[in-house]
Amino acid sequence: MRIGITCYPTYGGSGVVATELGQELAARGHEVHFISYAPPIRMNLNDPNVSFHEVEVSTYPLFDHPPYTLALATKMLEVFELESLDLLHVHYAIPHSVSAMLARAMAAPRRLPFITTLHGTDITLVGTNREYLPITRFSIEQSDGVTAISQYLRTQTVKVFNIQRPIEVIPDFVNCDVYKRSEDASFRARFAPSGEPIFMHLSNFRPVKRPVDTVEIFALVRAKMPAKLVMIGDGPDRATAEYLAHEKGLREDVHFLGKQDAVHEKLASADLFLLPSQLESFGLAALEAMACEVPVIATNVGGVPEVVENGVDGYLVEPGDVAQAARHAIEILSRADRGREMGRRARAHAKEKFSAKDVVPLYERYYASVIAQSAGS
Ligand code: GMT
Repeated sequence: MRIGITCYPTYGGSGVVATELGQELAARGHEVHFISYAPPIRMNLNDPNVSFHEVEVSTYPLFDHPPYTLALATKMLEVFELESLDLLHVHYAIPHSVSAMLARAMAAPRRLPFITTLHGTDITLVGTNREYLPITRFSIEQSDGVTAISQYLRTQTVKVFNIQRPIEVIPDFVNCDVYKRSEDASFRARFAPSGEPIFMHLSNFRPVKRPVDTVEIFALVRAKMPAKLVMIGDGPDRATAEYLAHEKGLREDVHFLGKQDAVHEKLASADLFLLPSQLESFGLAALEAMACEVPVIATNVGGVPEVVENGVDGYLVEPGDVAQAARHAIEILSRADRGREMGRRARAHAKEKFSAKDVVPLYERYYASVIAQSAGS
């Protein structure tokens, strides 16, 4: 198949899933064309089946807000015509599905079906904003296919938008051949030279991720035992989290690495992963940690319980309950095996339910059914 994929190329789960999906599809022989304003961060341009088409948005004195949505629609049409795309797959509803809708209309009577994958905040935050709700609903209804990354997100979408059409649940996935345990001695020597357990957090540091709670949890643990915290990613709440670490006298113990490539290499050396989000439709970062045999302490919100089984892969706590999260962390790390067995169960669970080799074929089958349906309509 020839597939056009549009996503946010920046740091964020939806862009990561879109890119990993594109890479996996390319490895399975499909031709994948990423269409966005910048190359997605995890994209491998060395793959002959992958190409990137940049959307350029020209400015004009009248444009206070250059119309990216229109430039994207035009680029989608151009790529469809040049590359004979069979399908567009857009990740994150706003504004990508609106652009795809326009591209499909411009392509007619030729067929350019599009699938929208809902990731979370496009429904739970942005989509519920009154300014975007009607157009989000309309673009979901108009899509040739719609997928959601968890049962929770499907239920929310139906409820919030009163959606009548079917929505397929295809979960986030992880490549378990890439995300696996492989402790890096130099990473340990750098961040935990005396063998301290390494806590890790990975996110885009937006308020919904509550990175400040990560530091709070760590501070409570650190008061009881030696430990180190590695914070990966960047975003609006990073400065507050860094300030808190400084205030608590933890500058030597908390390391902010900013945006990183090859996060699997870092996760593979962690002992415990913290994801204290206010809301999470799936929690891809938690799944990636699990695949690396890292137990997870996360919040009991949204789709997270579909991913992390409480007491098995780690623990779930209520948002903001940093004390309970710290108690669980101390309990895991005080075990004779420092949580290794729990980590192994987490990986087994990740492999069994969310392995790329099982989930990517679900997308392939869904693509084929949407293309066939569009051809028949
Ligand atoms: O909110 C984010 O962290 C980014 C957002 C995105 O769309 O880029 O992430 C959402 O999509 C991820 C990939 O499907 C999910 O794993 C995250 O749970 C989801 N985030 C939220 O629902 C807050």
